[in-house]
Amino acid sequence: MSIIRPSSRTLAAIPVLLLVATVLSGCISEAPPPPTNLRAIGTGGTIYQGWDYAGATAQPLNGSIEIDVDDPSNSGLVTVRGVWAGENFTITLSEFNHTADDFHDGGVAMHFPEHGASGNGNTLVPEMFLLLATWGPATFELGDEAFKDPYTGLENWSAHLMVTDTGIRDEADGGKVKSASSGIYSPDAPADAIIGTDNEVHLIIESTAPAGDIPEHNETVTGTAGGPMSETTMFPVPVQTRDANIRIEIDFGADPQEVGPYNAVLRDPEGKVIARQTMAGTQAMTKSATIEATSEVIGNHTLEVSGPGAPGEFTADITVTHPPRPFYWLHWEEVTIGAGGR
Ligand SMILES: [Cu+2]
Repeated sequence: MSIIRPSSRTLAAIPVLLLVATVLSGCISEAPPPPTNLRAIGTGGTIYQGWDYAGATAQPLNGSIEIDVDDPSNSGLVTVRGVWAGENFTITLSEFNHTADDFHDGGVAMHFPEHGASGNGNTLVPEMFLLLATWGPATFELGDEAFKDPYTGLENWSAHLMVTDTGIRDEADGGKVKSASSGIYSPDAPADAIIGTDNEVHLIIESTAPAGDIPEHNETVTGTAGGPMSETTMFPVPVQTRDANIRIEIDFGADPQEVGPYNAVLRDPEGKVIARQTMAGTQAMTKSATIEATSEVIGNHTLEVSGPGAPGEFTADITVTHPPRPFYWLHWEEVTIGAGGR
């Protein structure tokens, strides 16, 4: 039985054939796989508050966003520098670790559809194809200080970045997010969104507190203060966020026996006096006062009512209003996408 050997000439041709095959396969195959990291820069920028589809809250940022993020390692850096309300600010994202859903892909995901009817994420914005998305914490400096979340008192914020080639805001028309049927986008009709073909960068910076505003707290309390026993009445005033507004109306009425003076003092949970009022008057006068304060400390504050004079009965109407849950939507229309490599 003879062994058929390839001739030396045939052997020599094999590398050439392989090379030709490689070149041909390169010609007929799909485009190369998308990059696994992304660099981008946005300049100018606008800040919106809340899900502002109509663009009613638009404020110029006069700033830039620099993005350099890697998908496989869920790492990188996103920096925003600009001017907001007359002050310089810096927002920094350097951790990408939110993994609640599979599509979050460890905190950095690339080249996928999100929002609208995509099945990924909510319908609070129209469906976009995302070149890059990140989820994780952010820090926010305003002026020279950390801009703490007024809802939590913490320096950490929650950040979601989206770089898209299917823009949803019309900056030429007041920054509107538009819908074909009703003009302005509605999360109830995500399929009606008008989608562009431009690059946009969206950065959502919001409180780490659960969604939803905190309702106003109203309470009327009664007590007695003053007299021979120097009676002092104390009430807790619940404050659930930094920057909550506290308003207390205290009224001793016009009882001729209740001359006063009476003192009302409001202390924060650390015991620091943040407001003080004295109530006094002639016998027939109503002795009342309004205390108004904003506190930076979360927790039970204390209203203390006392007086060295005759005992008196009072009512105090306590109202605590909390600011809206902070939610900022930063947007860039002038976007340069980098080469995608490092
Ligand atoms: Cu998103």
